[in-house]
Amino acid sequence: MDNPNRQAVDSGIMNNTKDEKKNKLPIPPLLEDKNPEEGKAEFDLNVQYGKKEFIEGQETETLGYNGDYLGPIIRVDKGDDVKINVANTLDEPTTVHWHGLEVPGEMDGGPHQVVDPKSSWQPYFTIDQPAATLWYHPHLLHKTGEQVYKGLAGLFYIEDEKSKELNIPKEHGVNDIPLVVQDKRFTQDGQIPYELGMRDVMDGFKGDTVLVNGAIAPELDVKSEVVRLRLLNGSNARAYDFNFSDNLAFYQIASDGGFLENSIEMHEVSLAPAERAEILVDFSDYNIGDKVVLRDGSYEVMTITITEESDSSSSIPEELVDIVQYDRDDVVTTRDFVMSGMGPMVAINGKQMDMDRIDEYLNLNELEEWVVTNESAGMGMMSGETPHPLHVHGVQFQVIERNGGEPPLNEQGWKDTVMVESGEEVRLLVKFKQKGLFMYHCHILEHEDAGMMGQFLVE
Ligand SMILES: [Cu+2]
Repeated sequence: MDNPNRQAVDSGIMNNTKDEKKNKLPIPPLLEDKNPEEGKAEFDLNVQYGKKEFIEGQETETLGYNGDYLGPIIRVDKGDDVKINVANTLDEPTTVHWHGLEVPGEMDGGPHQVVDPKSSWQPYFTIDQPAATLWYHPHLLHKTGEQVYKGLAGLFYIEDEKSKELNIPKEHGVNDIPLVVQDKRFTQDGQIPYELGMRDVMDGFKGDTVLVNGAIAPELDVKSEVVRLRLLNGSNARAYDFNFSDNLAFYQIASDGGFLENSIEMHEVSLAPAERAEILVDFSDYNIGDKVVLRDGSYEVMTITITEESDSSSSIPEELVDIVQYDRDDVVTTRDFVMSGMGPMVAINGKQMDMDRIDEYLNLNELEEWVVTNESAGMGMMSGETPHPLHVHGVQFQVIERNGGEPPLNEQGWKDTVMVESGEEVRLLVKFKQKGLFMYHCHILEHEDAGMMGQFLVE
């Protein structure tokens, strides 16, 4: 600190020696935009088989986009006309769903947009929603759980004037860090077979080892400055309670569909499968060599080491964006969504997914109130609780009530997935701006695959 130059040299040497030994956090690359024209973007996405060394000396059979495991980050600007060339090189069908994107039904990548083996699909759409951290993953009927588990998932960033103007970290992989958190169950020989036992059918497939960007207990080096972490719960069924060692405070700045109105000071953020949170962590008071651990409860997920002094003076902005709140008086239609049943019997409104049945008919641009309840508890025969995170395609909604009260502050922003615990009632205001056929479903992927999904048509 008294000699910044020497400090930088010293830590540089430290990095080099340490890098050989340690398990550095992999940073998914930004996918190359093939169309340099302003207002346009084009990407190639190949769905492929892979082999990945999660555990030293063991080669695991995986799936990936443009690589062995997970996928690159697709980054677009609001207003862009986007074209994506999806090539399925697998021997099995897949789909690519843009989770959180507001695009027409036929571009959504749900179970109807099957990409056959050795075939391609060219979805195109215009980005018409605020800056957000979204993601993409397969959505094949009855096969979503397996394909996501094997590695098919990637992040999708939208940037806009606001995200560029806000005084927040923006350097990809340096102080703007993507974190795809998943859990795996490795066999003795390092494989990740997707074989469901009774327990997995009931509660969803949960692993005993947590991975970040495909690495087990990785290490991230940062400067002593504010760092932005973009957290995605990319697990099939596990929910996380993220916190830091020393009960370090952090600030949530974005929920699923974009920035919150104000940054919220927190000590723990819970994420159900498919939920995202962008958080800012201030490391400016730390010394070189200090370590902070990102944890799930008390489980150590990732170690962050402060390795360098920062020359930037970053701060945590208090005010972020203005969110126009929907007015409940404008609600035209109210609908109930009752989630019930257990294991293979999980259902919504007493029904299981049928590709040939449309469950709900909606009008474009009409405000609706959705009353979502979880009645999976109280069956008497099992004492276990069954949470169901509900995801709605083609829209970002607003949570207005949780169990009759105001939702927590970090749920008072745009959401596309909402956790509904056993016995809970959550009320949402939703307005669809895109036409077509869309899905609503539980994002515990084993529940979704068992049929806990329905379809609605927006016209
Ligand atoms: Cu569920």
